[in-house]
Amino acid sequence: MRVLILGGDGYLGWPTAMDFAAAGHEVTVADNYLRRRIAEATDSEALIATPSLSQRARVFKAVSGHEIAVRIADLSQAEQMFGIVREADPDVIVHYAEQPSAPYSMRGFQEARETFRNNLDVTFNCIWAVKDIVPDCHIVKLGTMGEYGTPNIDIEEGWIEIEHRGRKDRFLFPRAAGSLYHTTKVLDTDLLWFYVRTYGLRVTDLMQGPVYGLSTDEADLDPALVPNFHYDDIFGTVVNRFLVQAVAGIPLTVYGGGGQTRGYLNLRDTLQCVRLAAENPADKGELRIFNQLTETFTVNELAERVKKVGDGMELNVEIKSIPNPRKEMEEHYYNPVYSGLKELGLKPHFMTDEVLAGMLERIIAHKDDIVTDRIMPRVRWS
Ligand code: USQ
Repeated sequence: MRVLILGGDGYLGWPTAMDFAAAGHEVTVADNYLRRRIAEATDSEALIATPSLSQRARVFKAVSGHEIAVRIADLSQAEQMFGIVREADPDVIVHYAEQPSAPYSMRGFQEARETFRNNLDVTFNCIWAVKDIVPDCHIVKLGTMGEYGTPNIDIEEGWIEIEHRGRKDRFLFPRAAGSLYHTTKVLDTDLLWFYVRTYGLRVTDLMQGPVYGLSTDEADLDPALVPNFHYDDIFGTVVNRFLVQAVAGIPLTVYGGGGQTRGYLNLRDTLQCVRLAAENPADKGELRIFNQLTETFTVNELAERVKKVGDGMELNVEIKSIPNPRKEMEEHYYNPVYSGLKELGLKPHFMTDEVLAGMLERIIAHKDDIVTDRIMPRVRWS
């Protein structure tokens, strides 16, 4: 397939590009380095420096023989999106090109405005480029489990059948996001659903939980190919943060009570899920939604697991609850359905002690590069 990856410089975008290329697909990546600019502006750079996309593509070609075409462009500008879609003529577009940090989106007016504008404009331009230029192209869009919030009922895969006053219909599952960033993903889903039902686009919307990991088959081929691994309060997700804190000798930052439950997955499984979705496309006129996670944990359970493995490596890990900078439930029911991707063939890589120990070893090699000022939360929801 011809695969166009929007947001190809990201934590997920770059490893996804290598994965598709290694599987024999023809890959183009596009990015405007928005995350790199925000990371620099907020002193939130990744633990391991990552070369530019063109440099990474050159290294990848040298070690694997596979090409990745690179386009630096601002996809929130319609003519840039249209030009790239025309040139790449994709069978599938993987859309990751969004500002992905919940804390950044809650930092102030400018950051909220930038998140809102970028995320909605890229999705809107992507929809129109597909509708007008490549109407059969399948859009695989990265959504988030955070779209649903933490309802007191089981979370279905995107859709729910409701019986009301004796009549039944099927609706998008109710959404109640906990940050402006997560809310842009809710709005993306609504926008996609409108264009799917009106113009017959084919779309898969992946509701993903927090991802952890820094190893994939291709990323491990050369140090320059490592995904951008964040541990700061802006871009770092909780598992990656806890592992870096364990190495730095900082007590693990459990926000509030620590009973917050989320659905996690290994970076390797993000790649599997996205490729499975792409290779088994949605039908025309279908908005297909999968919940993309492989296991659920509370924050306290995660902290205990990191402590156990870290202590086994003589890191003497401490855990310390700090005031929660977010507005979220700290004790709640959480029972999402996540069978669709397994039915397509997903073989999960679970968060075993070996996986955590392997990550700790990689981080220990970069211990001197950890900037401890980046760890405590600098953004509050209120
Ligand atoms: N948390 C802590 N301590 C920390 C960091 C986080 O207790 O040091 C808690 C948070 O309060 C939250 C949970 O861990 O309850 C997850 O937080 P996170 O920062 O790992 O994830 P989040 O901000 O929700 O966002 C991340 C990605 C986002 C993706 C989302 C999936 O940044 O792009 O959409 O995970 S989900 O969380 O399911 O919405």
